[in-house]
Amino acid sequence: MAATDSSLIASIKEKYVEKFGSDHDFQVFRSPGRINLIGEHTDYNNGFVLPASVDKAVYFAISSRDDNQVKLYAADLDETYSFSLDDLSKPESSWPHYQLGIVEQIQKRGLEISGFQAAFGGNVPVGAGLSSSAALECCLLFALNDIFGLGLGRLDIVKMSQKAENEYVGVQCGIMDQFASAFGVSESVMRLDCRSLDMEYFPFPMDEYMIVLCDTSVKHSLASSEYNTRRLECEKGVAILRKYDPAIQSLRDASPELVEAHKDELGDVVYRRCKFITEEIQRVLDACDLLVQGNLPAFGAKMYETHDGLQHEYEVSCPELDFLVLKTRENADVVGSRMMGGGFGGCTINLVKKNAVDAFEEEMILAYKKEYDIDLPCYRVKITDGTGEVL
Ligand code: GAF
Repeated sequence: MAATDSSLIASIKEKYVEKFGSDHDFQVFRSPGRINLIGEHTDYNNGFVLPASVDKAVYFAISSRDDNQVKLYAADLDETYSFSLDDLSKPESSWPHYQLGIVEQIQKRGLEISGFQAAFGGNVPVGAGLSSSAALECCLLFALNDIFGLGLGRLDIVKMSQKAENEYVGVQCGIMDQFASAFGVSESVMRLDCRSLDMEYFPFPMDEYMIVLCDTSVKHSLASSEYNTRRLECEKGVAILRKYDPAIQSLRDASPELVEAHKDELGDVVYRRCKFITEEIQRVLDACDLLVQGNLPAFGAKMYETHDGLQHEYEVSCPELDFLVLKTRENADVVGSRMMGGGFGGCTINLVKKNAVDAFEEEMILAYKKEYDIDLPCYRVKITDGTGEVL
């Protein structure tokens, strides 16, 4: 599919008609991928994150059916999958898991839908850490909510999409990705308190700087097992720290000082995990203050601190990500760079002076090719609104 919104929309409409005919009305819905400026692995520790939804999105062209059949066409893969609402068993092919997971959540809530048919596709790079899966889940649930009048609010859509991922897909993700996709606001980042789910939007000044993602194009197999291990390590830390302060329910409630005071008892690995998380939660709050002051260079310095912590203390980076971040440190036109998302591959996020973006990309592409013999995709992203119907 081509890359602009209007061509993507035209293309998905065309695919729908090709597959399902033109004799009934259908609607089109859009759900974006997300970036995260700062606050990594803090969501499942009940801390703060600072994501935004971007101009890379998933589109569904969809209509209801009179029977209980679901017919899906994945336009980017040119594959179809059909199932009955009475049988949500897991197919070997993994892409329908997201849609099946959403239908399962609808049924678990006791909500009624009939069958539906949909063509979907888009330009969120898969496996690059932009949460194409959250976009898929939110888009379908938003669409079904609209078509069948399920009466769900955006927060229900976020929570049910996360549950679909946890329970059907089997990934123990936090709530950030679905939140960002559903609640994004153009040109703003959102500071989300992952405990209370309160959010505050901050305008992100894009006059001088541009957000550029550099896609390592690798996804190391450790990603999901290590993600779950990190969650357990954080829980271990909480269990130890709670002995000293019973009010500690998650690392959100602990301070870096408390972690330091119990370093020996936590043991090397758990200590480093807790140190990173408690510092990272504070970093999000500090970064928001810097944003309000319009101090992007100091904000960018925080991004580098985050990367250092993710690399050495939380240990979720990989050589390719470290290489790309290190490379930017020589470049005065880059004020901030770090790995983004769960880790072990995917993208780095970079804050680059606008007039230097061409040269930046050229330099990164050359260096990455030389080091890894991989063509480095670079994405210049704009912050857009979250999930909605395309009218
Ligand atoms: C993945 C998860 F899905 C998020 O919930 C979050 O934990 C992120 O990794 C790390 O910040 O994207």
